[in-house]
Amino acid sequence: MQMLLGACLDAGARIAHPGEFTRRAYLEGRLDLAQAEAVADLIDAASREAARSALRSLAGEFSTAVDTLSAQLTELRALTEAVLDFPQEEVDELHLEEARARLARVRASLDEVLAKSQRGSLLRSGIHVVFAGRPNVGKSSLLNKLAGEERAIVTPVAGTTRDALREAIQIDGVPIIVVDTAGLRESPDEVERIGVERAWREVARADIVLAVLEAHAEVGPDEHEMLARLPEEGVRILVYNKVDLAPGVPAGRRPSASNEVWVSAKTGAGLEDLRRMLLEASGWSGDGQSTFLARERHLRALALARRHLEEAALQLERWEFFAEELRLAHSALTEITGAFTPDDLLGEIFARFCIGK
Ligand SMILES: Nc1nc2c(ncn2[C@@H]2O[C@H](COP(=O)(O)OP(=O)(O)OP(=O)(O)O)[C@@H](O)[C@H]2O)c(=O)[nH]1
Ligand SMILES: [Mg+2]
Repeated sequence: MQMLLGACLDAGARIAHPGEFTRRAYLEGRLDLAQAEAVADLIDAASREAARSALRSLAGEFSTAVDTLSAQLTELRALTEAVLDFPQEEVDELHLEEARARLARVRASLDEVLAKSQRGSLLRSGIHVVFAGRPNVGKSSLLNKLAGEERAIVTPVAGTTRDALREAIQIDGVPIIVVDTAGLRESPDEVERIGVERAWREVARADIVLAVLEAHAEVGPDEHEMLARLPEEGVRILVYNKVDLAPGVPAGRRPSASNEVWVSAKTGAGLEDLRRMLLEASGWSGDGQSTFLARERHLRALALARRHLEEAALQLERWEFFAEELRLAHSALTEITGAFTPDDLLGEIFARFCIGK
């Protein structure tokens, strides 16, 4: 192969640049920029759902959503420009009302696209799920169960886990990173103390915290103190483990308690419910329709557009300012599909492709 390649190169051929073919398709107008990026995302997809989501973007679903937003904005801008063009006429209540109504609609649509994109971006990085709890409640056992292998050391000794241990798993094709941490308690042991500090750091950056308690034991002051220290924001699920030791307590979730579940790492009871809750808490509805595999670049552009629309809402009666905010929001959106994208950004995007794609 090397010799053949060498002969071709000697005869005047050259090696393709990374992403060159996709770039050409983009420059020829066959794909928009978001679709071109979806080619790379499909190649890199690490899970079934990420691949599906990338395929939908490649088919243009994300671009269509952005274009629809863009079209709504264009109409609103046309209305605004008309008002600006005829300043001598009194701007009547009617215009104002219409602008207000249209702006509200664009903002609602944008929020929806942004929410879908934020959910989808979790598919790229994996949803961070962190086990937290007092020593010996069974955090490591639960991680092993979810991972399907004996990854973490489990012993009856309180304070077994010291370091944070992360495991990439998939639930229904959705990538999830589960993190086991040291049991939370005051300890004279320096190694354990560092472990506990790390555990709190992991908790702080979690998308979902699984606060593990014991089903057969009282929730005492130590547990309450731990629960009170968990961050307010983010999702929290209370997991009552060792339900096998609590006679008469059924495993699984209760209709009355949406963020609590009773499980046993030993028997596996209730774990299916826990898996479902993780998917739900991550916003994964299961049909995959509710997400866009957005990139950081897209999220930033959407968030920027959103800020300008917020600002526009405050400027509603000062038409020049209103028009300017709309223009800025619009240009943020068009960067996503690449209608107006600076060359250096294109270079950066296509450089990350593999050669020959
Ligand atoms: N009966 C029963 N025992 C369990 C269950 N889950 C864990 N255990 C036992 O509880 C003990 C502690 O389990 P670990 O998984 O090491 O607990 P941990 O929370 O990781 O503990 P630290 O790492 O010390 O914070 C072990 O002896 C496990 O076998 C369960 O569901 N039922
Ligand atoms: Mg442990």
